[in-house]
Amino acid sequence: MDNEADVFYRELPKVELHAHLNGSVSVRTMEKLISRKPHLNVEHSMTAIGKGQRRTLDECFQVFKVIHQLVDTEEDILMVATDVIREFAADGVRYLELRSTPREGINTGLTKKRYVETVINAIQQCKNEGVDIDVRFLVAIDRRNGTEVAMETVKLAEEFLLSSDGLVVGLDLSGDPKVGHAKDLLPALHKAKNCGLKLSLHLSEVPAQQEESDLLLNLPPDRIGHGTFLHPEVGGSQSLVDKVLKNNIPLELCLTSNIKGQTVPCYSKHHFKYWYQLGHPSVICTDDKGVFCTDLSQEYQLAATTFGLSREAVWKLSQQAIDCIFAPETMKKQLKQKWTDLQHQVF
Ligand code: 6MZ
Repeated sequence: MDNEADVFYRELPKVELHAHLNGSVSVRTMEKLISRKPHLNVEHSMTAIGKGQRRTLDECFQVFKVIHQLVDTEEDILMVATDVIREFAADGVRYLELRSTPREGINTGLTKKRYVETVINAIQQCKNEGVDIDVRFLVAIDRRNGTEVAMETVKLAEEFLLSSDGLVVGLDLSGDPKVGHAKDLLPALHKAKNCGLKLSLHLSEVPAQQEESDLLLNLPPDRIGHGTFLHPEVGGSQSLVDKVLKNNIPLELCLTSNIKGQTVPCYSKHHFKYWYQLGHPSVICTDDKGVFCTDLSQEYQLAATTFGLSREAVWKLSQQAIDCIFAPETMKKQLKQKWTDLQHQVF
């Protein structure tokens, strides 16, 4: 891993709101998975994009296919989820919203329901071990899978919203942005919203999606993933920006992911600058810390060095992320207290 963030950024308490489970698998966990399934002949270069390397977004989606082959049993999911949670905690993340697309396996007997239960078990296991992090889960819709699966996924998420003791809080829409059209998913997304699931939607991750983004913004979602091409300077439009501002919808921004996936040409051109300058709620996230070889401390440090943020400004950025979480007010209060308690240690 290229983890070079210095002590301040590690000790900074952080909130992670955009982390895909199978994109967050570390090299250490990947080694365990590869040794469990040697017949797949997977090498590390197939599951991660190292320092200085870039891929097209299409190539990134090929990487997920390889990882999915390695993570296909209940045992794998439990190991991956517990490792990922412990790693985020070790990086100073105090509140984490993980997201993942439930998968089933014909050969493994895994069902989508069991998939979600297993992630919940991992969250509970870490809690019982005393890992210093609060974790919530968003059930993900992979847009590639179409209307019917989207609706099934919402039903599954709704079941868990009622039965998981508050651990399942919302729904994510992700997957290859070039596949399918969100208009086909609107009934499922409306249903999700109506039953109380919070919505985090990948939106304008690639250019020329104004029409789709406009439709999705009308829901409106509770948070936006990426939003790379929303603003007029990059081919979006003022009316899209106005909708985001009017509804005060926070953005989840993942710098290294966008650079390595080549949707943004370099760190200094990242749209963090546009939204941050507007004073709009912008939350720094990792997206896929395993695939993109990063961690949240490093992402905060990159944002600070690229955009000249003082340590006080970085602190404020991590503190303001608390207001964007999907867990209820009581959790926000607890986290705010934690930040206050930790402030003198960090500075
Ligand atoms: C859109 C992404 C993504 O669900 O198996 N995913 N979707 N844009 C991205 N930007 C790089 N990164 C990850 O985690 C992997 C899945 O997350 C989504 C894709 O659907 C990918 O298959 P899970 O835990």
